[in-house]
Amino acid sequence: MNNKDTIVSIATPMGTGAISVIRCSGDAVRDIINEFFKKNLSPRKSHYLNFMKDEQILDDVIAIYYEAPKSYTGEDMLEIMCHGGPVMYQLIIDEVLKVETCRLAQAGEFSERSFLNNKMSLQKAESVCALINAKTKTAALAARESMSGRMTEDLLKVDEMLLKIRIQVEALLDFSEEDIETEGIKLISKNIDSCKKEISKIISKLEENRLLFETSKVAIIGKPNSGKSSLINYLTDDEVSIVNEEAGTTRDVVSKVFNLNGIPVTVYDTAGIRDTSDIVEKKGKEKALKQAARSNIVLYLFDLNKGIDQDDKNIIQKIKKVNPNILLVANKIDLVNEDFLEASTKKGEDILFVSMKDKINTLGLKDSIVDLLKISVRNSSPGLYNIKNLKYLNKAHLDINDIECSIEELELTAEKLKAAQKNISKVLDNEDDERVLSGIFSNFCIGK
Ligand SMILES: Nc1nc2c(ncn2[C@@H]2O[C@H](COP(=O)(O)OP(=O)(O)OP(=O)(O)O)[C@@H](O)[C@H]2O)c(=O)[nH]1
Ligand SMILES: [Mg+2]
Repeated sequence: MNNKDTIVSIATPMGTGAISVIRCSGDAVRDIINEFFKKNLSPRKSHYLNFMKDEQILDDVIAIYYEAPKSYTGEDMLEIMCHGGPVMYQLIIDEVLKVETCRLAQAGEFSERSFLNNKMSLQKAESVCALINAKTKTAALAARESMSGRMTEDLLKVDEMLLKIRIQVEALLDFSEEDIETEGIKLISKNIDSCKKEISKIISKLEENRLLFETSKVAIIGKPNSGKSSLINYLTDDEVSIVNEEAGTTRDVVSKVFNLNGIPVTVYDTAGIRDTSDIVEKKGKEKALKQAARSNIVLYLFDLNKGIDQDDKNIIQKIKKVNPNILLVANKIDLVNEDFLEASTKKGEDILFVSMKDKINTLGLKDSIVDLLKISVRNSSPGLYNIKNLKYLNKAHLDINDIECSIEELELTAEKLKAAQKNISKVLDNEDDERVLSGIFSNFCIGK
């Protein structure tokens, strides 16, 4: 990406609409204004104007000029609101692109320039990206909250705490009286503990946000007739999959995105797994197992009335090799008598008991899915959001996690605290490597 270029793009969704907004950013903005409006525009005011191509009016538009540095990107910017519809905005963009140094913007390039010109922090950029891509109301609100800089405040608090503890350690290194030493060590240990807790809180908040900002994948696997399609229909509150008493009804992977307690989730219903010579069913079985590997978590469903048999155990073993995040769900508890159910629940195995038919414990199942998703996020490598933050926060946590605070270890403690503080300042810092940056900004939409 070349920052000397002036970037141009549509900022509203492509297609037909009442109006379309075209955005330009860079040094050539004034040339664009001169070329097509033939007059100067006072900054931050809306102007009703004709967009001229030579002597011909292409459209009557509203134009707003933002003078650098008071703009989203920090550069000269122009927003042109023309009549909606793909033909008009394309005509205007084509004309603007003829101006020297103008080119089409890449996804996220406006925000990237904003970041590079110190108009927003990396964390804010990530939050903007998360807000644009939010799939649920909870996700949008969480993104807005992180945009407000709440996390920066929390991080500054940790930074301050670390500094305070480092000063306490240094002071103690200069003292040799025993009473003072014992009290001092106590105080430092206590403060390190609260600091650890504070860092853990921020980490788990970021992990929670990942669940909100990235659509998780949940695969439903099991033998034929265990109730997998009934489960996807319940979760999505829709008839996405055919439910039938015949075993082998679902032969392909059927999926739908839905809102699970505020978390965006894609759930996959799959073909029942059994030994078969039917070619289509075989293919379905292969796809089901592939889906188990590709998903964040697997719900393994079985019919409690039939119990778990060797076939189930073999499938579970197979899945565990490719995906350890598996939740065993015993369905059809309405078909067994109370004594049997009680005995089954008392076996102490990690199994969730439900009835898709009578909707027993279905809310508990939703909660368990969320809990397992949280664990899967914790154990997976950082995804799209907070990549940098999680990396350095985890490092900072590690730095102080194993501190054994004692007089003998005081020098080492000082070093570890210093390292932790360095890692915290890296989170607060805007500097980062290009890979992380392009990873974030390329996930923005065009025009943002
Ligand atoms: N009694 C009872 N029947 C259930 C329950 N859940 C599902 N069923 C019935 O079990 C049968 C199979 O349900 P499906 O949801 O189609 O099962 P499936 O696992 O998708 O089956 P395949 O697609 O063949 O692999 C249907 O007749 C459902 O009505 C339950 O909790 N209790
Ligand atoms: Mg089915």
